[in-house]
Amino acid sequence: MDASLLQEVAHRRFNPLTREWVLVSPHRTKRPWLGRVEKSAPENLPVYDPTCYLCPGNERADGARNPKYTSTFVFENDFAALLPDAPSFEINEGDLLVARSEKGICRVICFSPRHDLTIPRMSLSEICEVIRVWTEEFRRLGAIDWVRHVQIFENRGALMGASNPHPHCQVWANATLPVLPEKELVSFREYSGTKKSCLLCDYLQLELQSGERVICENDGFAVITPFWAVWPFETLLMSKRHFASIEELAGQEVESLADILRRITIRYDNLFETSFPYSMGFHQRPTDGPAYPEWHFHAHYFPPLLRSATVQKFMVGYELLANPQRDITAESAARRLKEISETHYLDRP
Ligand code: H2U
Ligand code: ZN
Repeated sequence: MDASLLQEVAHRRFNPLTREWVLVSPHRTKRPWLGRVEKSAPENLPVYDPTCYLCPGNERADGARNPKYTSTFVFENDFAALLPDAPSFEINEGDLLVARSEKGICRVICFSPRHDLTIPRMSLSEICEVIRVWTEEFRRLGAIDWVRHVQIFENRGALMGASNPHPHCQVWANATLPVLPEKELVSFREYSGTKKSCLLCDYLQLELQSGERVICENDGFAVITPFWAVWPFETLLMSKRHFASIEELAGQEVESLADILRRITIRYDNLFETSFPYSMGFHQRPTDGPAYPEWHFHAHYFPPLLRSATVQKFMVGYELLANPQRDITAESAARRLKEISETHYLDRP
Protein backbone atom coordinates (compact mmCIF):
# COMPACT_ATOMS: atom_id res chain seq x y z
CA MET A 1 0.00 0.00 0.00
CA ASP A 2 1.32 3.46 -0.90
CA ALA A 3 0.42 5.26 2.34
CA SER A 4 1.24 8.69 0.86
CA LEU A 5 -1.82 8.39 -1.40
CA LEU A 6 -3.96 8.53 1.73
CA GLN A 7 -2.53 11.99 2.48
CA GLU A 8 -2.96 13.37 -1.03
CA VAL A 9 -5.87 11.87 -2.90
CA ALA A 10 -9.57 12.05 -2.01
CA HIS A 11 -10.78 8.64 -0.96
CA ARG A 12 -13.37 6.78 1.13
CA ARG A 13 -12.49 4.86 4.27
CA PHE A 14 -14.55 1.99 5.67
CA ASN A 15 -15.59 1.74 9.31
CA PRO A 16 -15.69 -2.02 9.99
CA LEU A 17 -17.57 -1.49 13.27
CA THR A 18 -20.55 0.37 11.80
CA ARG A 19 -19.99 -0.58 8.14
CA GLU A 20 -20.32 3.02 7.13
CA TRP A 21 -17.99 4.98 4.88
CA VAL A 22 -16.30 8.32 5.47
CA LEU A 23 -15.12 10.57 2.65
CA VAL A 24 -11.58 11.91 3.27
CA SER A 25 -10.35 14.96 1.33
CA PRO A 26 -6.75 15.42 2.55
CA HIS A 27 -5.75 17.82 -0.24
CA ARG A 28 -8.09 20.46 1.20
CA THR A 29 -6.01 21.07 4.32
CA LYS A 30 -2.51 19.76 4.06
CA ARG A 31 -1.29 21.80 7.02
CA PRO A 32 -4.38 22.56 9.09
CA TRP A 33 -2.43 23.80 12.11
CA LEU A 34 -0.39 26.62 10.61
CA GLY A 35 -0.83 29.88 12.39
CA ARG A 36 -1.86 30.77 15.88
CA VAL A 37 -4.12 28.45 17.78
CA GLU A 38 -6.80 30.32 19.63
CA LYS A 39 -7.30 29.47 23.30
CA SER A 40 -10.44 29.95 25.34
CA ALA A 41 -10.47 31.88 28.60
CA PRO A 42 -9.51 29.74 31.63
CA GLU A 43 -12.55 28.44 33.47
CA ASN A 44 -11.45 29.18 37.06
CA LEU A 45 -14.07 27.01 38.67
CA PRO A 46 -14.54 27.00 42.44
CA VAL A 47 -13.94 23.79 44.43
CA TYR A 48 -17.52 24.06 45.69
CA ASP A 49 -20.38 25.88 43.95
CA PRO A 50 -23.42 26.58 46.15
CA THR A 51 -25.66 26.74 43.03
CA CYS A 52 -24.45 23.42 41.56
CA TYR A 53 -27.01 20.60 41.70
CA LEU A 54 -24.23 18.00 41.80
CA CYS A 55 -22.05 19.40 44.61
CA PRO A 56 -22.24 17.61 48.00
CA GLY A 57 -25.01 18.79 50.34
CA ASN A 58 -26.78 20.82 47.63
CA GLU A 59 -30.39 20.63 46.56
CA ARG A 60 -31.28 19.19 43.16
CA ALA A 61 -33.94 20.54 40.79
CA ASP A 62 -36.65 18.23 42.13
CA GLY A 63 -35.98 19.14 45.76
CA ALA A 64 -33.90 16.08 46.73
CA ARG A 65 -30.71 16.89 48.62
CA ASN A 66 -27.34 15.32 47.79
CA PRO A 67 -25.53 13.71 50.71
CA LYS A 68 -22.24 15.25 51.80
CA TYR A 69 -20.42 12.63 49.73
CA THR A 70 -16.64 12.45 49.84
CA SER A 71 -15.72 10.38 46.74
CA THR A 72 -18.32 9.30 44.15
CA PHE A 73 -22.11 9.67 44.24
CA VAL A 74 -24.77 7.94 42.13
CA PHE A 75 -28.44 8.91 41.87
CA GLU A 76 -31.50 8.24 39.71
CA ASN A 77 -31.73 10.96 37.02
CA ASP A 78 -34.50 13.37 38.12
CA PHE A 79 -35.34 14.01 34.44
CA ALA A 80 -34.87 10.47 33.17
CA ALA A 81 -35.31 9.97 29.42
CA LEU A 82 -36.47 6.40 30.10
CA LEU A 83 -38.58 5.02 32.93
CA PRO A 84 -38.72 1.45 34.29
CA ASP A 85 -42.51 1.35 34.55
CA ALA A 86 -43.42 2.63 31.05
CA PRO A 87 -46.67 0.92 29.95
CA SER A 88 -46.12 -1.55 27.15
CA PHE A 89 -47.56 -0.83 23.68
CA GLU A 90 -46.87 -1.47 20.03
CA ILE A 91 -48.16 0.38 16.96
CA ASN A 92 -47.89 -0.60 13.33
CA GLU A 93 -49.93 1.07 10.62
CA GLY A 94 -49.04 -0.48 7.30
CA ASP A 95 -45.35 -0.74 8.24
CA LEU A 96 -45.26 3.06 7.98
CA LEU A 97 -46.22 4.27 11.42
CA VAL A 98 -44.23 1.92 13.61
CA ALA A 99 -43.51 2.42 17.32
CA ARG A 100 -42.84 0.37 20.41
CA SER A 101 -42.70 1.36 24.07
CA GLU A 102 -39.26 1.36 25.67
CA LYS A 103 -38.44 0.75 29.34
CA GLY A 104 -35.26 2.02 30.91
CA ILE A 105 -33.38 3.40 33.88
CA CYS A 106 -31.25 6.55 33.82
CA ARG A 107 -28.69 7.37 36.48
CA VAL A 108 -26.13 10.08 37.07
CA ILE A 109 -22.65 9.40 38.52
CA CYS A 110 -20.64 12.21 40.12
CA PHE A 111 -16.93 11.43 39.82
CA SER A 112 -15.77 13.64 42.68
CA PRO A 113 -17.12 15.97 45.37
CA ARG A 114 -14.92 18.64 43.80
CA HIS A 115 -16.76 20.90 41.39
CA ASP A 116 -13.57 21.85 39.55
CA LEU A 117 -11.93 18.45 38.97
CA THR A 118 -12.13 16.55 35.71
CA ILE A 119 -10.73 13.09 34.84
CA PRO A 120 -7.44 14.52 33.49
CA ARG A 121 -6.80 16.25 36.81
CA MET A 122 -7.97 13.50 39.14
CA SER A 123 -5.50 11.12 40.79
CA LEU A 124 -5.18 7.54 39.57
CA SER A 125 -6.81 6.20 42.74
CA GLU A 126 -9.74 8.61 42.31
CA ILE A 127 -10.22 7.41 38.72
CA CYS A 128 -9.99 3.77 39.92
CA GLU A 129 -12.90 4.56 42.25
CA VAL A 130 -14.92 5.89 39.28
CA ILE A 131 -14.15 2.66 37.39
CA ARG A 132 -15.34 0.67 40.42
CA VAL A 133 -18.67 2.56 40.34
CA TRP A 134 -19.03 2.09 36.56
CA THR A 135 -18.47 -1.64 37.11
CA GLU A 136 -21.01 -1.80 39.91
CA GLU A 137 -23.63 0.08 37.85
CA PHE A 138 -23.00 -2.09 34.79
CA ARG A 139 -23.35 -5.25 36.90
CA ARG A 140 -26.38 -4.13 38.89
CA LEU A 141 -28.35 -2.71 35.93
CA GLY A 142 -27.26 -5.48 33.57
CA ALA A 143 -28.57 -8.08 36.05
CA ILE A 144 -32.15 -6.74 35.76
CA ASP A 145 -34.00 -9.31 33.66
CA TRP A 146 -35.42 -6.90 31.05
CA VAL A 147 -32.26 -4.78 30.65
CA ARG A 148 -30.49 -5.67 27.44
CA HIS A 149 -27.99 -2.83 27.20
CA VAL A 150 -26.16 -0.51 29.61
CA GLN A 151 -24.67 2.66 28.14
CA ILE A 152 -22.17 4.57 30.27
CA PHE A 153 -21.33 7.93 28.70
CA GLU A 154 -19.89 11.31 29.57
CA ASN A 155 -20.81 14.62 27.96
CA ARG A 156 -18.13 17.09 28.79
CA GLY A 157 -18.34 20.81 28.13
CA ALA A 158 -21.26 23.08 27.31
CA LEU A 159 -20.44 22.56 23.62
CA MET A 160 -21.48 18.92 23.99
CA GLY A 161 -24.61 19.75 25.92
CA ALA A 162 -23.25 18.93 29.38
CA SER A 163 -25.50 20.74 31.77
CA ASN A 164 -22.85 21.34 34.40
CA PRO A 165 -19.01 21.40 34.65
CA HIS A 166 -19.11 19.30 37.85
CA PRO A 167 -17.40 16.01 36.81
CA HIS A 168 -20.12 13.48 36.10
CA CYS A 169 -21.43 10.97 33.60
CA GLN A 170 -24.71 9.26 32.83
CA VAL A 171 -25.85 5.66 32.63
CA TRP A 172 -28.84 4.64 30.55
CA ALA A 173 -29.98 1.03 30.79
CA ASN A 174 -32.75 -0.10 28.48
CA ALA A 175 -34.72 -3.00 27.14
CA THR A 176 -33.48 -3.09 23.54
CA LEU A 177 -30.09 -2.91 21.90
CA PRO A 178 -29.51 0.68 20.67
CA VAL A 179 -28.68 1.32 17.01
CA LEU A 180 -24.86 1.69 17.17
CA PRO A 181 -24.12 -1.18 19.57
CA GLU A 182 -26.38 -3.35 17.42
CA LYS A 183 -24.40 -2.46 14.27
CA GLU A 184 -21.17 -3.25 16.11
CA LEU A 185 -22.54 -6.58 17.33
CA VAL A 186 -23.41 -7.62 13.77
CA SER A 187 -19.89 -6.65 12.65
CA PHE A 188 -18.16 -8.49 15.51
CA ARG A 189 -20.28 -11.58 14.76
CA GLU A 190 -19.68 -11.65 11.05
CA TYR A 191 -15.97 -11.03 11.46
CA SER A 192 -15.54 -13.79 14.02
CA GLY A 193 -17.67 -16.11 11.90
CA THR A 194 -15.62 -15.67 8.73
CA LYS A 195 -12.12 -14.98 10.10
CA LYS A 196 -12.29 -17.04 13.30
CA SER A 197 -10.78 -14.14 15.26
CA CYS A 198 -11.83 -10.82 16.77
CA LEU A 199 -12.27 -7.69 14.68
CA LEU A 200 -10.76 -5.35 17.28
CA CYS A 201 -7.98 -7.77 18.37
CA ASP A 202 -6.88 -7.92 14.73
CA TYR A 203 -7.32 -4.18 14.20
CA LEU A 204 -5.37 -3.32 17.36
CA GLN A 205 -2.57 -5.65 16.21
CA LEU A 206 -2.36 -3.80 12.88
CA GLU A 207 -2.30 -0.42 14.59
CA LEU A 208 0.35 -1.43 17.14
CA GLN A 209 2.52 -2.80 14.35
CA SER A 210 2.52 0.41 12.34
CA GLY A 211 2.26 2.75 15.33
CA GLU A 212 1.21 5.57 13.01
CA ARG A 213 -2.15 6.19 14.64
CA VAL A 214 -1.31 5.08 18.20
CA ILE A 215 -1.60 8.03 20.62
CA CYS A 216 -0.72 6.30 23.87
CA GLU A 217 -0.69 2.82 25.36
CA ASN A 218 0.12 0.86 28.49
CA ASP A 219 0.10 -2.85 29.40
CA GLY A 220 -3.68 -3.10 29.31
CA PHE A 221 -4.98 -0.52 26.81
CA ALA A 222 -4.21 1.53 23.73
CA VAL A 223 -5.77 4.71 22.34
CA ILE A 224 -5.62 5.30 18.61
CA THR A 225 -7.19 7.63 16.06
CA PRO A 226 -9.16 5.06 14.09
CA PHE A 227 -8.38 4.82 10.37
CA TRP A 228 -12.05 5.62 9.67
CA ALA A 229 -12.31 8.59 12.10
CA VAL A 230 -14.94 11.19 11.22
CA TRP A 231 -14.47 13.78 13.96
CA PRO A 232 -11.16 15.72 13.80
CA PHE A 233 -9.71 14.30 17.02
CA GLU A 234 -11.87 11.23 17.42
CA THR A 235 -10.14 8.36 19.24
CA LEU A 236 -10.83 4.72 19.98
CA LEU A 237 -9.74 3.17 23.29
CA MET A 238 -9.31 -0.61 23.20
CA SER A 239 -8.32 -3.22 25.74
CA LYS A 240 -5.30 -5.25 24.69
CA ARG A 241 -6.78 -8.42 26.12
CA HIS A 242 -9.98 -9.76 24.59
CA PHE A 243 -12.95 -9.42 26.94
CA ALA A 244 -16.46 -8.08 26.63
CA SER A 245 -17.27 -5.85 29.60
CA ILE A 246 -15.90 -3.75 32.42
CA GLU A 247 -16.86 -6.56 34.83
CA GLU A 248 -14.03 -8.65 33.39
CA LEU A 249 -11.19 -6.22 34.19
CA ALA A 250 -8.53 -8.34 35.90
CA GLY A 251 -5.15 -7.97 37.57
CA GLN A 252 -3.74 -4.50 36.95
CA GLU A 253 -6.35 -3.61 34.31
CA VAL A 254 -8.32 -1.24 36.54
CA GLU A 255 -5.17 0.82 37.17
CA SER A 256 -4.23 0.56 33.48
CA LEU A 257 -7.65 1.82 32.43
CA ALA A 258 -7.42 4.72 34.92
CA ASP A 259 -3.97 5.56 33.56
CA ILE A 260 -5.04 5.56 29.92
CA LEU A 261 -8.23 7.60 30.59
CA ARG A 262 -6.13 10.18 32.36
CA ARG A 263 -3.47 10.33 29.67
CA ILE A 264 -5.78 10.70 26.68
CA THR A 265 -7.86 13.41 28.41
CA ILE A 266 -4.69 15.31 29.46
CA ARG A 267 -3.62 15.26 25.81
CA TYR A 268 -7.06 16.55 24.78
CA ASP A 269 -6.95 19.39 27.33
CA ASN A 270 -3.41 20.30 26.28
CA LEU A 271 -4.35 20.42 22.59
CA PHE A 272 -5.92 23.88 22.88
CA GLU A 273 -5.11 24.51 26.56
CA THR A 274 -8.76 24.37 27.42
CA SER A 275 -11.10 21.97 29.17
CA PHE A 276 -11.61 19.93 26.00
CA PRO A 277 -15.24 19.09 25.20
CA TYR A 278 -16.24 15.60 24.09
CA SER A 279 -18.81 12.87 24.31
CA MET A 280 -17.27 9.57 25.29
CA GLY A 281 -18.72 6.23 26.19
CA PHE A 282 -17.97 2.56 26.61
CA HIS A 283 -19.24 -0.08 24.22
CA GLN A 284 -19.79 -3.34 26.04
CA ARG A 285 -21.55 -6.63 25.44
CA PRO A 286 -25.37 -6.73 25.68
CA THR A 287 -26.64 -7.75 29.12
CA ASP A 288 -29.49 -10.13 28.28
CA GLY A 289 -27.68 -13.28 29.41
CA PRO A 290 -25.33 -14.82 26.85
CA ALA A 291 -21.57 -14.22 27.19
CA TYR A 292 -21.12 -12.54 23.76
CA PRO A 293 -17.57 -13.89 23.34
CA GLU A 294 -17.24 -12.00 20.02
CA TRP A 295 -17.53 -8.58 21.72
CA HIS A 296 -14.36 -6.57 22.41
CA PHE A 297 -14.45 -3.96 25.21
CA HIS A 298 -13.76 -0.46 23.89
CA ALA A 299 -14.65 3.22 24.25
CA HIS A 300 -15.09 6.05 21.75
CA TYR A 301 -14.21 9.71 22.24
CA PHE A 302 -16.02 12.10 19.92
CA PRO A 303 -14.78 15.69 20.35
CA PRO A 304 -16.43 18.45 18.31
CA LEU A 305 -13.39 20.75 18.00
CA LEU A 306 -11.55 21.33 14.76
CA ARG A 307 -8.52 23.62 14.95
CA SER A 308 -8.96 25.86 17.97
CA ALA A 309 -10.85 26.00 21.23
CA THR A 310 -13.74 27.73 19.50
CA VAL A 311 -13.92 26.42 15.94
CA GLN A 312 -16.48 23.71 16.25
CA LYS A 313 -17.10 20.90 13.83
CA PHE A 314 -20.71 20.26 12.81
CA MET A 315 -22.17 17.67 10.54
CA VAL A 316 -23.63 19.89 7.80
CA GLY A 317 -24.27 20.02 4.06
CA TYR A 318 -22.88 16.98 2.29
CA GLU A 319 -22.49 15.23 5.64
CA LEU A 320 -26.16 15.56 6.54
CA LEU A 321 -27.35 14.77 3.06
CA ALA A 322 -24.91 12.19 1.80
CA ASN A 323 -21.94 11.00 3.80
CA PRO A 324 -19.61 12.11 6.64
CA GLN A 325 -16.49 13.84 5.34
CA ARG A 326 -13.22 15.03 6.85
CA ASP A 327 -10.25 17.07 5.63
CA ILE A 328 -7.84 16.20 8.45
CA THR A 329 -6.71 12.61 8.04
CA ALA A 330 -6.60 10.26 11.02
CA GLU A 331 -2.80 10.17 10.55
CA SER A 332 -2.32 13.93 10.82
CA ALA A 333 -4.65 14.13 13.85
CA ALA A 334 -2.62 11.31 15.41
CA ARG A 335 0.65 13.15 14.75
CA ARG A 336 -0.74 16.20 16.50
CA LEU A 337 -2.08 14.27 19.51
CA LYS A 338 1.12 12.23 19.82
CA GLU A 339 3.43 15.20 20.09
CA ILE A 340 1.47 16.64 23.02
CA SER A 341 2.74 16.47 26.60
CA GLU A 342 1.12 14.23 29.22
CA THR A 343 1.53 16.86 31.93
CA HIS A 344 -1.70 18.83 32.23
CA TYR A 345 -1.18 22.48 31.27
CA LEU A 346 -2.73 23.60 34.59
CA ASP A 347 -0.33 21.39 36.54
CA ARG A 348 2.86 22.67 34.88
CA PRO A 349 5.34 24.33 37.19
P1 H2U B 1 -25.52 16.02 31.40
O1 H2U B 1 -24.63 17.09 31.91
O2 H2U B 1 -24.80 15.02 30.51
O3 H2U B 1 -26.75 16.59 30.79
O4 H2U B 1 -25.99 15.15 32.67
C1 H2U B 1 -26.61 15.71 33.78
C2 H2U B 1 -27.91 15.00 34.06
O5 H2U B 1 -28.34 15.40 35.36
C3 H2U B 1 -29.04 15.36 33.10
O6 H2U B 1 -29.43 14.20 32.40
C4 H2U B 1 -29.74 15.40 35.39
C5 H2U B 1 -30.16 15.86 34.00
O7 H2U B 1 -31.39 15.28 33.67
N1 H2U B 1 -30.20 16.26 36.49
C6 H2U B 1 -30.80 15.67 37.59
O8 H2U B 1 -31.02 14.45 37.61
N2 H2U B 1 -31.16 16.44 38.65
C7 H2U B 1 -30.99 17.80 38.70
O9 H2U B 1 -31.29 18.42 39.69
C8 H2U B 1 -30.45 18.52 37.52
C9 H2U B 1 -29.95 17.68 36.39
ZN1 ZN C 1 -20.60 21.06 41.70
